[in-house]
Amino acid sequence: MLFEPKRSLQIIVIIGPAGSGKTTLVKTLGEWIEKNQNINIAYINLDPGVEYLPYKPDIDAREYVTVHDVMKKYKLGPNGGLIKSIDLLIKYKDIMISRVKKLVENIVIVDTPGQMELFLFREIGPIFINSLSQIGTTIGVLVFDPTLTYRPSDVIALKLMNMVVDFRLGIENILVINKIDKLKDSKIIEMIDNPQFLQEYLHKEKGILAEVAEELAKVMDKYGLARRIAKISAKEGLGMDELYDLLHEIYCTCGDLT
Ligand SMILES: Nc1nc2c(ncn2[C@@H]2O[C@H](COP(=O)(O)OP(=O)(O)O)[C@@H](O)[C@H]2O)c(=O)[nH]1
Ligand SMILES: [Mg+2]
Repeated sequence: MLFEPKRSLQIIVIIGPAGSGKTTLVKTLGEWIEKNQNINIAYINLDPGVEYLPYKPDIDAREYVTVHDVMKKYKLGPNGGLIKSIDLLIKYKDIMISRVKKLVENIVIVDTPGQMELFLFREIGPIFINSLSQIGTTIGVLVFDPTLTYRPSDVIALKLMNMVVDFRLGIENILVINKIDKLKDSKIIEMIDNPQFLQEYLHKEKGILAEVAEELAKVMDKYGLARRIAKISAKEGLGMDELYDLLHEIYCTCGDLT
């Protein structure tokens, strides 16, 4: 055969601040897809610092680098150890990517380091995402914990963070509001979901920052940046259907399903 048929591989990269629920979501989403869509999932862990994983990774950064060993070897504390580990991991990118190519599963879920800023603002995130994008349709899932969001301008901060991830990683991202089982104030969800509702609330806030936030909300609305938001509970398995539908929609638009 002259041309090998292109494999239709979907790579879902779970990104988000420390403690937002990335690792929990990797497990819950993976199990949900396996059970409800009857598709086998491969798991990749890119967090060299994690002690316990609730899923079994097919490829694990800790096979190459662990924060524990790096701290000892370079005489670093947890923070420096994590940064050094993330940077060291880049050396193993090619070998890890060649293993991803050999996976037989058609959906791969990638867990990322606990601290989102390390994945985003050091080389590792863009380098891995770029390589993954060359072998499959790569979609980001940006996980947020809304229990720390109180004001309308917090909602803007959250959406801006979504844009930072878009710009930095250059892939489509779905914004996911996790821990809805803990959320007491439904106003926050309404503000996240409904641009007009958010505008009204922003209008009531005072000060220059509130004005900037209001203008930003208009820009986001204008360019359709207030899109693709799923509300889930990774812990209780809520909203997985909504998230899967969004993933599938993006996959069908930019993925190769022929
Ligand atoms: N209440 C609640 N807790 C959650 C949910 N998802 C994750 N958690 C908890 O949040 C903490 C951090 O989760 P983890 O998946 O390790 O976050 P990561 O640092 O982003 O990988 C753990 O104690 C989880 O049990 C959720 O949907 N609801
Ligand atoms: Mg984690």
